[in-house]
Amino acid sequence: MFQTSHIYLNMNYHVIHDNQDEDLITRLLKVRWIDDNIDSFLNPTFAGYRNNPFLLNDMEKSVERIILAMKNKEKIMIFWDYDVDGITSSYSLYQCFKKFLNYTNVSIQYPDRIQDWYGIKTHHIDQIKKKWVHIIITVDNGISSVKEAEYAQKEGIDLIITDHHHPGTEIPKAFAVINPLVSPNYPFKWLAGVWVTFKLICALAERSTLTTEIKKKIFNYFLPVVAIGTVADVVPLINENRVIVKKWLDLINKNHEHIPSSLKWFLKYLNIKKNVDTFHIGFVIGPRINAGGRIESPYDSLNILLHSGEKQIEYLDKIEWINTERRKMQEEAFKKAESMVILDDKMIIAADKDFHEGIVGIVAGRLAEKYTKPAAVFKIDEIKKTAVASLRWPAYFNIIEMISHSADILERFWGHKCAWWLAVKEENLPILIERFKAYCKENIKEENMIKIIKVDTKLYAHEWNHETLQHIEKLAPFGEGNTEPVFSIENISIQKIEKVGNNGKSHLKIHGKIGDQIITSMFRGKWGDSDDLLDVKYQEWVSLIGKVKRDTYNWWYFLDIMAIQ
Ligand SMILES: [Mn+2]
Repeated sequence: MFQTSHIYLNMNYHVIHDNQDEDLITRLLKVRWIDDNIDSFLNPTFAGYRNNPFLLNDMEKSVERIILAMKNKEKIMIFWDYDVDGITSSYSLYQCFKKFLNYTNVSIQYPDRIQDWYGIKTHHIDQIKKKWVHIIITVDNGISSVKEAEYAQKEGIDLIITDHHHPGTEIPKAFAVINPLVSPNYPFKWLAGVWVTFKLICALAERSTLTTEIKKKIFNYFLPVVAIGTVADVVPLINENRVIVKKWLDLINKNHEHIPSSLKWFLKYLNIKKNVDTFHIGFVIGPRINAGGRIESPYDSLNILLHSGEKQIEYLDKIEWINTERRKMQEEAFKKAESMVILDDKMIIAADKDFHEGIVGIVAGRLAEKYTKPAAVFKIDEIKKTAVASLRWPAYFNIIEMISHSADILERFWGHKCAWWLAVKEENLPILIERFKAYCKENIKEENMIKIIKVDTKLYAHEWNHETLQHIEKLAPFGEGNTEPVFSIENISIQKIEKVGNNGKSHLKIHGKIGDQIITSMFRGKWGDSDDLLDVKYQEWVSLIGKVKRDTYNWWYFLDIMAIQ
């Protein structure tokens, strides 16, 4: 999403919008469908984008109930999910109770990835009830817990669901359901789970007796954590999502003082100091918070946020180790899964007992991207005689349709815009695989599988200057729904190719000439096909496709190459 590690030679590209009469920024805004409110997009403010939390259905009711619970000293339990969005959500709500509302009768529980797969189950409610809990607040999960909501009701527990996942055909009959997708009055639908949780926090603060100053402090305090969850959950980085991420990045790059000290130390530990952008959240901070829940316990990740000092260093070291393990496991699993790929099939399927539940999704994602085909990676559990798969797919494919066709033999399936999971009895696995392959054979056309790079717009020789290029940054932060612009520069003649860097992991610096302009471009990934690259030398005229970056030391611009044609 943010970075490419492969360079493609002779790969097709498609220019989305080109008009030489418009300036660069206008063209880029058009690609993003922004034709009015241009100024509020380029200079977003909270005043322009922050929606009233009470526009969410059931918010008023939930806040009243929570305030009553605090008066009565009732036990509150936060039930969370084990990914970054879930961890940042639960952390924020828990800390808000303890630190700002001075309420300590609150605890956190999470589901077990392997035992429970996902979300709250009736057995959790039984356990929770034994602890004399009267209120459960789910964060980043719960919208699909129809049966469980009914059960909680019956058991006399008030279940407040806060979630952002798509509801199924039935909305749970819980005490309250806070979800922008079931709130017709709420104008923006794509909040991350942590933003929904944060809306509850803002609403609680609003109705509390806290001073305006403290309310402001609460907002600034949790803002970075909400930004992290938002980027890591890959929700569209537009509107309310974009403004919170942008604000935080602006603040952190100016030495923001009000953030949780645990987060300050976490960033220091990761050596993240300045020029922080969504890349750091998506590829440095996010994977580490995720690693706990993937491989070991999500409490390890939560503890990073809850502690500071010596204790935190312990957890940080542990997470660093877990994350390294995760990477190793992922590499091994990827190699093994790739060795199972049958090139003639239109769907990639790999199943093995050694795959870990926590990483099958990443492996499926890489396979789907590499082969431009839907991919399912199954972990076979020999004891439970089941197989659990994570599925990823290219944009052209309708995954829900394919899975629904096999609903009769599935134990369970669940998912969202970017990922689906399913569970099947081992005895049904061969039939399922046959059906999936048959479905893909029938529904995927050869031309679907051709890789095409989407280029925002062409970049012209006269635009290669600071005056013009500096405006690209104004579109940031980049992520899902507002991707970093990709440009094509056509008819460049290659002047020189040099290897820079060391350890044989050299980057390639390519100097190209267009008109009177010399354009420097770099290839910064792993170079797998160096023989192919040498061919480029002999190609006099090429098109370069890539992103415009700035060298952080000398501030010169270069094109970060994704493809050469
Ligand atoms: Mn989420």
